[in-house]
Amino acid sequence: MKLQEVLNDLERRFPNEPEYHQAVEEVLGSIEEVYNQHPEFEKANLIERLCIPDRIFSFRVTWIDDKGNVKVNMGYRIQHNNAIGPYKGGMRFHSSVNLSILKFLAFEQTFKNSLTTLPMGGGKGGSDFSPRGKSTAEIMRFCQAFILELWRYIGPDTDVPAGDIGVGGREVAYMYGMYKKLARENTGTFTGKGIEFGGSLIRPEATGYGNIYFLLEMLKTRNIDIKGKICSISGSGNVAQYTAEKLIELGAKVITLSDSDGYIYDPDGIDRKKLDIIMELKNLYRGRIREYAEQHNCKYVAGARPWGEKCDIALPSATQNEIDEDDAKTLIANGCIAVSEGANMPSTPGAIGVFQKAKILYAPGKASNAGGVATSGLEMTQNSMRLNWSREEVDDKLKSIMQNIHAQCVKYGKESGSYVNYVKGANVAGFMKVARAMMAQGIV
Ligand code: NDP
Ligand code: 2IT
Repeated sequence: MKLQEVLNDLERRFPNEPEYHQAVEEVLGSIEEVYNQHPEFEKANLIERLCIPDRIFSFRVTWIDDKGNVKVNMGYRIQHNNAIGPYKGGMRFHSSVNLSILKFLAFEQTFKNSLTTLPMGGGKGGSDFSPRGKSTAEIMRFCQAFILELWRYIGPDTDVPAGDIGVGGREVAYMYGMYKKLARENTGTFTGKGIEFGGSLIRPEATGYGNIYFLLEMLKTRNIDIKGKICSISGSGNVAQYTAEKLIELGAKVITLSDSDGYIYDPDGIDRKKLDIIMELKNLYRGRIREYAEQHNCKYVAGARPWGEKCDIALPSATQNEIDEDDAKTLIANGCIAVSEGANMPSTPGAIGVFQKAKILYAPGKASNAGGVATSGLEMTQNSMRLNWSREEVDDKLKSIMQNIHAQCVKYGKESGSYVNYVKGANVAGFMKVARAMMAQGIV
């Protein structure tokens, strides 16, 4: 089938899955040229096989809240593609979770994992359970009930989950604890584990740090120094926090952070001390970013995203489609020179068009946020060896993986002049490796 036919067909067979269609359309739009150079791909119906997940598990999760009410949520795991390694990807717990969102994430993960150079296939899972406002005991019971259903279908050589929105170290630990009990094996079927039981140093920091390592590579192509640059970050969770940490360390000025209720704006810059307070508020007390603004006399804008504040560099690190075309135009009008995505698919297609037309440095999440899953891959390696690497060792490997991903994007994304289309570069490089692996393994 031709690429456009595949897309039309997916839209017909899987209606009401706009995020999934959006992610597929972006990749297929980038790979047309290389696809046409390989007629054997069409013969093998490679694209349809690559777009439709290998399998999807969906199940009911029943748990009991602190008041004794019996609660029901949906649980899912999407095993998208394992051509280059075991299925690998995070779990998202958020009230908005549905099949469209998880299918887009699992599809994206396949190409991202391919770019990391490590042997990992693509997967994603999660639940429409919202951890917001739940007690620790409720979170534990939910995680246990979730794994009671899922444990049979995951394993260190088949499918290795990790965190994503609403799933951090606490949730991974509860899920892993239950998994071990049921599966009677202890070889690391999750990543993002605690350091005492097989976790890797730097994994918590890896997505944010990795995004900045990627950004540094992009800036290098235009001889731009990060020092003193005004940076706007969205989100205030795992990715946003460590993006801010690395930027502060490098002498950049972080002026915004946000959550789903609004954003804070600090023109003096969020320094190390302020970030410590925010981390404590978010990770220990699970509070709202508004509370920081109230207690520390800082501007808070309710119900809005931070893209209207003037910045040099934007680092969207909350969720999908959080920068629309108008936001993108505002960023450009305000002099923004680079956008490096910490979140998955945070820019709408309209926004991407604006960035590319303005020829600013623009990195899609599957390249720039790949440091998280890459370090998950390093955690898997350490678990297999039953050894732990030092902070420096993991950080060095993360750095060189991000540099390598940048080099792949440049190789496959260079266009006329010296402009690098990082979307094309990431999609073509990620796709070609998976395609070659699938072709070699026959029709399975
Ligand atoms: P967290 O749950 O730690 O933090 C998520 C942050 O984004 C919170 O501040 C949250 O606010 C905000 N947010 C979530 N949903 C929405 C929404 N619908 N609208 C506005 N704000 C929202 O998640 P992570 O930091 O781990 O993930 C952030 C992004 O990074 C996601 O897109 C994820 O897929 C991606 N990512 C994560 C990786 C990882 O290793 N964790 C790796 C690669 C990508 P609130 O508290 O109000 O919900
Ligand atoms: O989107 C992502 O890459 C993640 N949430 C991390 C996945 C992982 O397996 O570490």
